[in-house]
Amino acid sequence: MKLYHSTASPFVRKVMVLAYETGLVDRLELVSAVVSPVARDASVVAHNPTGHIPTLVLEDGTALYDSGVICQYLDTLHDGPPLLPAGPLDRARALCLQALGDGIMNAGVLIRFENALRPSELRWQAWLDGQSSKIQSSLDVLESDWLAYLEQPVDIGAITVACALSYIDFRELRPGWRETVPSLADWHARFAQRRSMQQTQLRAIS
Ligand SMILES: N[C@@H](CCC(=O)N[C@@H](CS)C(=O)NCC(=O)O)C(=O)O
Repeated sequence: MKLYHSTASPFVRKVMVLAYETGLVDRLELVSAVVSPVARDASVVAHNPTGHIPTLVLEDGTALYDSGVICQYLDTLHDGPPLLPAGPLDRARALCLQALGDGIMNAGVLIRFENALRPSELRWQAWLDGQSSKIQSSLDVLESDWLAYLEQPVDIGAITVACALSYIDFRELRPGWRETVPSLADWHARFAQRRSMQQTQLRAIS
């Protein structure tokens, strides 16, 4: 299977962490992609009209996206404990936590594109502040409502949140976030020691 990939993408990292956790990583052939809304990567668009990564192309040419769909598919290919729980409510809770993590990553990627791509005279500070506020309110809810859940065995929700928190650091989106959510920060520091996280560190594209 070919995974359109970048070491700077938190959504790609989510798929890679799941692949390490499930022992599937050797079945992925990584294909480098450099994507942005203003310089679309034709090799990705050929498989996924949104031009987003991650995009997974199966051996028969079937393309799968987005990260949540890819993770669901990969989770069917291994014999270990499922990272998407089977029970309806457990599954919905895991997917809800994934949505929270995805929300942080979406806001973070939009801030990144705004800062890195948009000409400075066109930047809209209130919009940037709004995205940053989404990140903080999500962090606050993770701290108040999800800590006990996060301490349970790893699942897709925990993986997504861990990748989202690492992306905040990687792009320096909210310096000092740890002081606002100390228990979440402690959980993240421990989760970040997992081999799956160590093997998938975010790196700027050179
Ligand atoms: N909902 C998508 C989001 C993926 C996404 O936003 N990926 C970014 C890179 S981190 C991207 O490909 N952006 C290119 C663009 O916006 O054109 C997912 O979960 O996979």
